Amino acid sequence: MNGLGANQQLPGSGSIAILGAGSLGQLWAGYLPAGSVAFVPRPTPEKEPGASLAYRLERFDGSVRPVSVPWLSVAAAPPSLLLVTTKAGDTLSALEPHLPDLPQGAPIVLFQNGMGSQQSVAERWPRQPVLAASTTEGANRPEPGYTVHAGKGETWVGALTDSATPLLRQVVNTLAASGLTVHPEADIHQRLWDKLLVNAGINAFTAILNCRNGDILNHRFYLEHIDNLCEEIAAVMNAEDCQPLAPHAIRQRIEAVARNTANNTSSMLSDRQQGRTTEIDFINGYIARQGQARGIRVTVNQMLTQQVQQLSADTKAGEPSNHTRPGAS
Ligand code: KPL
Repeated sequence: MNGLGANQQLPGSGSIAILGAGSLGQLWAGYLPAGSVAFVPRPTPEKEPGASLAYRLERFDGSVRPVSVPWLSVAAAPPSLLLVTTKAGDTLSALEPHLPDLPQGAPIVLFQNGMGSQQSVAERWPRQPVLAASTTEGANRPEPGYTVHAGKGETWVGALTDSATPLLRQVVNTLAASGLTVHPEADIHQRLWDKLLVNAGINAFTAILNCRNGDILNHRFYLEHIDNLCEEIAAVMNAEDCQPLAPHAIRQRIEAVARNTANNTSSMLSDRQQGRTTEIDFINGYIARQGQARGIRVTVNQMLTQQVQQLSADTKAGEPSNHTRPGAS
């Protein structure tokens, strides 16, 4: 930590730009102080300059408030802080056109699921202050124009590039002005892995089996593969210098979350149902790539990655998306 006072603000305009106006982006925009936030338009010509995104936000306490957030380009209104809430696979291409206009010292906070996209951004812009956030806040949009803060969670933020380290406290304070719980995290790599291992043990199974989180636990396909999956995760975590975790402890963590979120539709199943690209390449796909590069056996991660990729390809080719994979019955 840099010893800066709790009230210290980020330099510049003090405004916050959010790239990615999905559920999570809308959640932060709705809780951050009104007037301090703008959404950054993606290349969509239909958005007129000065237009706003209006929606209703159902807060966790049940109150519903109207929210209106302007669309402002980074060039027109250089922000003091940029939050990126796009899907993992879109992050680099979404950021690319805006970086030339972003003030050099303005921190970028990456909220992506999984692992790999955050590191790609830090490698692409090593001199920019880049931070990653790991959040357990849950939001969804049951209908257009209506966003629900469905799960009260916490957010941990940590530096990925050297120039981000002295700004960590200010970034945390700025985000905490939302009223959401935000912590500085000295070891964001470990924190991201803690979430990754849970997603690696739940998301693909739910997408393949077309079921809610809790329903995987008694499914034959899950029971057949979970122990080998946890062995692979433990080996790759070890190779990545994470805190050592035994395979049975990994399984316990996965199953505790699956039970606590038993009625949830996972983000991956939801992506599959909506015909969106899933984040499999940044979850089991990431673990498979890291394992392969180090000569670690990762056959279950590879199998889950391939099955989810195949389901998405089938959906795009017009095949029904509500079936499970043949080997998964
Ligand atoms: O983070 C999740 C996700 O769906 O991506 C879990 C923990 C599986 C909760 O649904």
